Amino acid sequence: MEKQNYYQPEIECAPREEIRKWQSEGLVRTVRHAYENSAYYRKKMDEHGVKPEDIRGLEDIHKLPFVSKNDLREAYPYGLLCKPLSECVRIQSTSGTTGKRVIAFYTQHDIDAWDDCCARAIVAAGGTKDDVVHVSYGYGLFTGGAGLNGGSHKLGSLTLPMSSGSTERQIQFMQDLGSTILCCTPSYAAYLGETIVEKGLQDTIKLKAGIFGAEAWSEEMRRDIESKLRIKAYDIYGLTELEGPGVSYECCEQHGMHLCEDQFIAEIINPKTGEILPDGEKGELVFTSINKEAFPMIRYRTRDICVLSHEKCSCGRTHVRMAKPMGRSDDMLIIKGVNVFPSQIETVLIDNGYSPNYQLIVDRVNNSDTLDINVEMTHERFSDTLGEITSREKQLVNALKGFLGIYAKVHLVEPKSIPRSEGKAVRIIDKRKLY
Ligand code: DLL
Repeated sequence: MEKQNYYQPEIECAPREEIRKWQSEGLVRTVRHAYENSAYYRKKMDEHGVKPEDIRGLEDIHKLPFVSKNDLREAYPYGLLCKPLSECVRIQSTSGTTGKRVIAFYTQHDIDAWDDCCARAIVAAGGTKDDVVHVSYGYGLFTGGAGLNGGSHKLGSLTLPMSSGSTERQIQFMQDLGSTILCCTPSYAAYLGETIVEKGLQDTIKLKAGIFGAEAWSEEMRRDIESKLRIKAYDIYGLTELEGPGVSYECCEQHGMHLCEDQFIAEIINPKTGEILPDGEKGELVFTSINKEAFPMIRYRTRDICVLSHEKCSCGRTHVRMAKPMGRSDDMLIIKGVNVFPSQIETVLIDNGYSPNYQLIVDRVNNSDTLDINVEMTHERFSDTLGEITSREKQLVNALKGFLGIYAKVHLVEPKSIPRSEGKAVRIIDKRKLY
């Protein structure tokens, strides 16, 4: 086994009893804080018949109601905020789009804790203050850039805030500044790797590790990236509602991602019944924050399907490990790192005068996601000339780009040509086989 370093060994390798104690105390504190400072949380708990004094420790967590993405939409923007805005220093937002965005607020304390989580992930991937950390996650509202940037700073590494895109420039900086750790989505890492190999530049790049997440990626993709970039590729998981990247991360063992249990309590539930499932059983991941000030999350349903393991890890860390997410319990797709709900596409189609008969075909070509949308024309439009149809397709492509922020290829097809279903319509064909 390679030598393993830790960023905060007293936390990362703490005895389980101590972790349980932090979680019990943190839960009690967080529930009271949310109840006292957010009318939304207070109403939700009152309706569920639970008061802060009913929560005396971890064993009482099951008494609390779940929070869903719908609650976040309903409470948008300030309903779940538990600190005055004057104490908040930042907002970030999900990679989703108009109407579905989730806004998360942070105090300086929250940012510091988030940076620590990301610093742990960098150290777990072999990073030290002597590394050059090349951050090609998007900056701006998305948490990827800000999170890894913060972690790298805190560790004291030289941080290159590259953001995504401009591949030529990325490679130039990698060469000129000797980047050693790359942080970006796995799709972009694969694309960078491909470009570097095509240009015959492998020998000019000093990368040794990569920290990739924000979307599902397979073991095959990991091997592909590792061989093209000549690195060890590590997975990192997170979501805006909790902080962003760094909720969990892989260690050198790469056998699941260690969850920052000093910050979050993780549960696995049956998505249909809400029942808590034991270790090793597959279900939906639910998180409760225990150290957040501005935007605490209590039993937040991630919709990510996953498995937890408390088995001892030989890296020495004691925090529970989660497997790579194995799917979602809702219909959200992540395309090129952007969260997309089919209902959003439907809205655009209907707003533009089309029927809701459509099919989404998602694929991954040369390690990059593609989205094709077959949309039925109405009878009157079907008699249009080819030129008119092409221009309608373009119009729809632009409308979708404006609303979703991603490019989708639109194919207007004959009326009644999309198969009808007697049960739920099969609207999504995901050929990527990610899970
Ligand atoms: O994607 C935060 C992030 C940034 C994570 C950079 C890792 C690296 P959201 O935009 O809120 O936040 O999307 C969260 O993305 O519920 C999962 O479905 C998915 N996801 C995140 N990381 C992984 C991963 C960021 N490593 C949603 N594997 C989550 C699979 C992931 N899915």
